[in-house]
Amino acid sequence: MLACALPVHADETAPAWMKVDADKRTVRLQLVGSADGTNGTMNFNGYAQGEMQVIVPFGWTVHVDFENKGLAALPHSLAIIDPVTPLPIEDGVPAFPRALTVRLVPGLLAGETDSFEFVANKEGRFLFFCGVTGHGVAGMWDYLVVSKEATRPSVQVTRKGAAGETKRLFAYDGHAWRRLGEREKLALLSGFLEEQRPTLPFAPSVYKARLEDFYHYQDRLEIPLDRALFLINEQIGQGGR
Ligand SMILES: [Cu+2]
Repeated sequence: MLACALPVHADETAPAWMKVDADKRTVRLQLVGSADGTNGTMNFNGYAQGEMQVIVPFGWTVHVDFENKGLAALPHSLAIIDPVTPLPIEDGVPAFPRALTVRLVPGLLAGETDSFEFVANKEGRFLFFCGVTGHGVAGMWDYLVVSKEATRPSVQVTRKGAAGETKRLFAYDGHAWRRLGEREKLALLSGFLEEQRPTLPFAPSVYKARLEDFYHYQDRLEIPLDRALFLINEQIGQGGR
């Protein structure tokens, strides 16, 4: 299934959601939280985990219009933060003054919008980051690059696809799982199970309940989430616990 590793979306060098005013050295970005089902709906414009990279020339003004489309009814927010390791569980310190939406931690509800503007006066790599508890660590982030070499704003996207989704669950273990909220857990599982059908045939709620049991034991906390799911699947298949 090599095709899965290839980008499925066309290159978005100049997407409709980006408006450039070269005279005013201003770029307007329309960023939609939860635009589709990617990454269990925890995405910006359908991209998560750094799949989208927006490049802006140094010194330009960046205007961001954010909307939470609200699929899966999760709240979302947006801040531009430094690419810190580990990522914050929630909140986040804006890398530029006022480069964040209101209610960063509780998030904006479905259909709500907010805007902000800042001057990209620092060179480097930054993150579009959702500050709602657990979302950033679940992959709700993309890249903003401020570059002195760039002459125009542009966008690069890559699709991690199914292989990427699996790799992302690899990155989770019981510790990370426990930090997620109830709805985040379900959203994450739904996205993954969608891709793994029919191998993992049961409902997200079934796997979620089993995972809570599974990670109840300290000695299992280091086991990656995807492996835990397949173990649980075998247990269900055998009718055992
Ligand atoms: Cu979010």
